[in-house]
Amino acid sequence: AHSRPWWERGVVYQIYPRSFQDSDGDGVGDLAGIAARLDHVAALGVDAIWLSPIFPSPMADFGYDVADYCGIDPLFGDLAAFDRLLAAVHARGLKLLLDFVPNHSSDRHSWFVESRSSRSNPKRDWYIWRDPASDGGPPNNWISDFGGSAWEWDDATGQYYLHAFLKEQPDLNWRNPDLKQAMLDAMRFWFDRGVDGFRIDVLWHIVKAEGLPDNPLNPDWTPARTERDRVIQLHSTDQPEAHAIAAEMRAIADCYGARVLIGEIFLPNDRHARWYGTPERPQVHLPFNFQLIENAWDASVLRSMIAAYEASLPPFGWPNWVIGSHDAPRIAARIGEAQARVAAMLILTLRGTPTLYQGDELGIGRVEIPPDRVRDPQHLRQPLLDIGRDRSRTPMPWDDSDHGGFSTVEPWLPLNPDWRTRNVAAEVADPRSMLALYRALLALRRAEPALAVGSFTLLDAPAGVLAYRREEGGRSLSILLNLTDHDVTIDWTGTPLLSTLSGEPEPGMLRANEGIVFA
Ligand code: TEU
Repeated sequence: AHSRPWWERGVVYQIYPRSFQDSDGDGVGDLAGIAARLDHVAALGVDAIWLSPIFPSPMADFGYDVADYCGIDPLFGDLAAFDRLLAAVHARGLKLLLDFVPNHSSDRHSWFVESRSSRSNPKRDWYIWRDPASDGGPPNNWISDFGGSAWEWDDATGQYYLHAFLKEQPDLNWRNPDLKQAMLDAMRFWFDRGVDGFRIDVLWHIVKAEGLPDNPLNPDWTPARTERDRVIQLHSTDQPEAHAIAAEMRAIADCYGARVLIGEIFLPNDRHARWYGTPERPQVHLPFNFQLIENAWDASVLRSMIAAYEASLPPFGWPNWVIGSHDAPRIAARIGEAQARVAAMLILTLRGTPTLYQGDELGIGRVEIPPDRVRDPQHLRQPLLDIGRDRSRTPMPWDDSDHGGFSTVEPWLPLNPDWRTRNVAAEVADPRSMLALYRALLALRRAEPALAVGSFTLLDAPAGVLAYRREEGGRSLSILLNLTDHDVTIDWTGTPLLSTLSGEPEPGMLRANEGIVFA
């Protein structure tokens, strides 16, 4: 078991750099701030940090609009600050993953400035330009993930360009060999600097079907759903050529040894599993699995989801689980704090690499952002849908000093309203806190190889309870999770190692909201 790669045994912790720690008093987090807070990450007990984008950016989508793939935005620091952070992370035996954004650049990237300057510019073909349809409208019916047509008219050269996200995020043309080499060189740039891998943004989007045919309409669409869902993204995503590029990225990563690629991919199981590639021609190590976020918090729903996901994996494919991100509502906001404790036990005892999101270890719940402080471009474009991403991007509360110790000035987004009591210092001091539970779970996972790498078997259980067994080297652990807020009678045996509740577990039952790991 010990010869397994670090990313199979390890736990990933996502840091949203704008909101972790401000070191220079501008209300926005930065790299020196992250370096100053590594004690928290190390004490938590995770193995790797993934940083959301830190590259030069006009911040139309807070860094997911990259203006230079090989630099650091001055808001966050510079390359020297990055090298210091990387060294500090490595000195603690942790890994550092960056966020690679290959589908689109910023419209201020010099490549796009050149591309839009004339139809004959050598970089014209680095982006996706098309003539209008015969009625003068967009070339096809594709819809931006953030609403509206995915095509933006450019008066200067009389063509439309494609953008799957904001118009400030023009899609790159990976069918152009020079663009492809330039992007793969950017990956090598960071590997050469020593980063341990990448989370790859919207990887399944990067190549579009030849001829850009209309997408089929989605028969299930209702106005309560996002505009993007009006069509099925059949021709704009998940193309065979994108898989081939993922394999090329993997070949580069493998040249460096022990580096990991995590692909952001939203697809049904069968198509999702293809992103592992084959043993001979592997693609990403971990295609991100968001199903804990996407499914109802219900024992029978989760049981079938977990079984179907496990069954869909290729024999060499290592599973993974995500419970929160800078895009998703906070887990404690969605299911309540008591169940968020059960969720913590679930994600840290399922088979597969867990990715945790900063602040969830404190149990931060729903944060209302006053309308005049909304910053998320997706929310600003679709304010009527309950999709505001700012609510999961609020600054880390470190202690009860001004601005939670995050900054010396008013932060770019407000803190969680209960920050004076829900902060790292307060939770370190409270053995019943969410943070204490996360630390205990991560320590248990480190002490028990069965939890990190053991086999996984679903067990039968009464309604409302999710139960499974993990086994490794003769050691067998059972996990029983009560996903309801009432007591459930269940005949458990064994030695309780850890409960989500304080006090002794009671024989013959699981208390309301109780999860227990048994030996
Ligand atoms: O997100 C991709 C993605 O699928 C989003 O559209 C997601 O569904 C939405 O934000 C949920 O509300 C990635 C990044 O994680 C996101 O922050 C970026 O805005 C997006 O790509 C574009 O780069």
